[in-house]
Amino acid sequence: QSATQSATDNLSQLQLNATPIRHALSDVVKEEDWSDFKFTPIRESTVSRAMTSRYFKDLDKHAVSDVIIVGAGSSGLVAAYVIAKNRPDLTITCIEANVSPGGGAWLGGQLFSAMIMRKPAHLFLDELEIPYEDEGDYVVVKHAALFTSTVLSKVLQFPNFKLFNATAVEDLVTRPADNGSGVQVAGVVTNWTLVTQAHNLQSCMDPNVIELSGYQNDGTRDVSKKHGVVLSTTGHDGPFGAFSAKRIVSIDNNKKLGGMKGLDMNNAEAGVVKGAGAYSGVDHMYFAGMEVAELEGCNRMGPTFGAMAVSGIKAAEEILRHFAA
Ligand code: AHZ
Repeated sequence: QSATQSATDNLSQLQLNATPIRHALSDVVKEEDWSDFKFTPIRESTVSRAMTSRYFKDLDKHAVSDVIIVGAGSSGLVAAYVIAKNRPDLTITCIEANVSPGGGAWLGGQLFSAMIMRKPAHLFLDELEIPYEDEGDYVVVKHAALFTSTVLSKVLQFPNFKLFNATAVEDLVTRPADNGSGVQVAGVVTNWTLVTQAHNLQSCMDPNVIELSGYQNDGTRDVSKKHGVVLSTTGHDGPFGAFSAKRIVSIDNNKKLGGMKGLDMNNAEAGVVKGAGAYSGVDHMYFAGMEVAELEGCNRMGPTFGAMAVSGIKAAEEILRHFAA
């Protein structure tokens, strides 16, 4: 080592000692000596029980839900935020097929980071205090992951909201409508996503069910209670996308699948917002986000996310009105 190098090392050592590093563990790690560092003790079974007891308690609580949101992409998460914030008394369940919630909203478009939102969707960013650059007619969040992680961090803190990820909705539960004609959705059929993907490898792997609220123990309608709702936000067609839109055409004989049309930002964003909300062919069924484009045959908008936020808000407001009426 050269004399100059050791002089530099000594100097940096001196500066470090002169300015003690402050960190969250300062009371535990004294004078930066990590050699005696220990975690508090634990048994492996304790870890297992800490996770599984909570998960099964949540499954038990959410077996009957007021609001079931299928898909935790940008539109579903925005809707979840609005509903959970306004109605802490409702049991809200979100089923997400992927391990990671957020859908496509971890990137803006292609593999680019920035997320574009056309005004007035920026007002939702203001509500969540998500910073953006104001470009006049539109705003830019510097990374889509900043939007998604912020919405997720808010939604997951609501005590009445539970996200079951790595779980796929495989079917809808339906019953005759209250008014005697037509059909109403009464819950969702779920399975671990890996099981859903492996059905062709096993003779039978039956699913689980989450039921909507509003029924008595014998399965008949409890008319003194509001009927729960399903909000589907599963995005456009793909291995899991457009799930309820595709299923609904078999349930509602009058419906033909619209099929998402080519990209036209101006028409698409307005079209998705207009089409979001209650689906008239099946009672208690709601849609938001890109799934609306598949259901109703709107254009796609590509990498602008304003309609995801606003359609989520619109569907959420309709659901809030349903529970308030
Ligand atoms: O994993 C899916 C994703 O996270 C999930 N999902 C789909 N089918 C499911 C099922 N059970 C459970 N059967 C399911 N989960 O739904 C989520 C959909 O998220 P997304 O980001 O695809 O949809 P979005 O409508 O919220 O946002 C779409 C964003 C797009 S696509 C687009 C274009 O192609 O032009 N432009 C925008 C802004």
